[in-house]
Amino acid sequence: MRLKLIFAAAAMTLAATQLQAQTKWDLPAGYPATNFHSRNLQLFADDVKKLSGGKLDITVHPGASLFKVPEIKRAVQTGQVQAGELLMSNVENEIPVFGIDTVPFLATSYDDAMKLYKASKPVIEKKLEAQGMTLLYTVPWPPQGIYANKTLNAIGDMKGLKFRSYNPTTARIAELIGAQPVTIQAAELAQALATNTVNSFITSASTGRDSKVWESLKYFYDAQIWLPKDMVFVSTDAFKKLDAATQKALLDASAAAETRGWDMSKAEAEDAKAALVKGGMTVAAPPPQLAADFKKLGETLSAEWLKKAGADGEAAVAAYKKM
Ligand code: PCA
Repeated sequence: MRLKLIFAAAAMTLAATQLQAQTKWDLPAGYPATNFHSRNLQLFADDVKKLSGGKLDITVHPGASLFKVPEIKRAVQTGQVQAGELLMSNVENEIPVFGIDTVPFLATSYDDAMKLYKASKPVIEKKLEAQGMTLLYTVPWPPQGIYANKTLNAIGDMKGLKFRSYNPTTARIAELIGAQPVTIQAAELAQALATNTVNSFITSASTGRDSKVWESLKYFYDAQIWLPKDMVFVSTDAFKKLDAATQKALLDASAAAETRGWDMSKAEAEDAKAALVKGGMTVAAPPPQLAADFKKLGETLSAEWLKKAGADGEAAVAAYKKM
């Protein structure tokens, strides 16, 4: 009897120590569990668990199941969750310099996107830190092209289309081209297509594939307008509560996730386009007039962004151009 009690007490102490030693975090994310960003996040969470010897356990919530994309930053900022994934440019209205990767045609290849990231990383980190958050890593979406329910030869053909936006710049494009703007997050895009709420938008082949876009639209113009990034970040308070070894585990897993994520994105750019073709879509370069019109639109948008982003934006672009 006595021995049994001692065993029970010992078991309880052990359980209590394990409980104390394990930190559990929630990480809301915006895109389908099958998307490469979400798969990379899960691999990241697995690495963190392994490298921290089980001390930090991050639950990834993909598909906007915990918070919608535009709510994720606030959720981390207010301590409702410890970490999150967010499309950087989604919060451009609040922090204009976060829109640097949706300035049209500023960086249209993976190499240039990486340079742009390196040039803007210090200011991105600074802005996040000022709000009590720490950047862990970023991963770009594949180059953005134009989807439509009909052939497009010039930008004028887009007038009146029901144009889906996912950030301030895409909303502004809807306005400038005389389309009907509809704000829809990726998680609701398939349904918006099925109900004919939208019939045109700018996004990657990846999100097109996730939404089975070929069931509604037939054209994808691979205009390579920009490569917008998702960023993964953490509440600085939550980070500081970790012991040094666990902090290192988190940062090492972040660095690995960044390298892996950029590689996954490159592979996805090709795979997803092939999937659109397989779905029966016409995938083509934009016809010359459409391309020229978008270049011109891009100049307007660049000027607008530079004005908004001020000295921070100018400095980051200047650093990028020197690379
Ligand atoms: N997919 C996301 C953001 C950019 C992309 O390629 C979306 O369409 O919402």
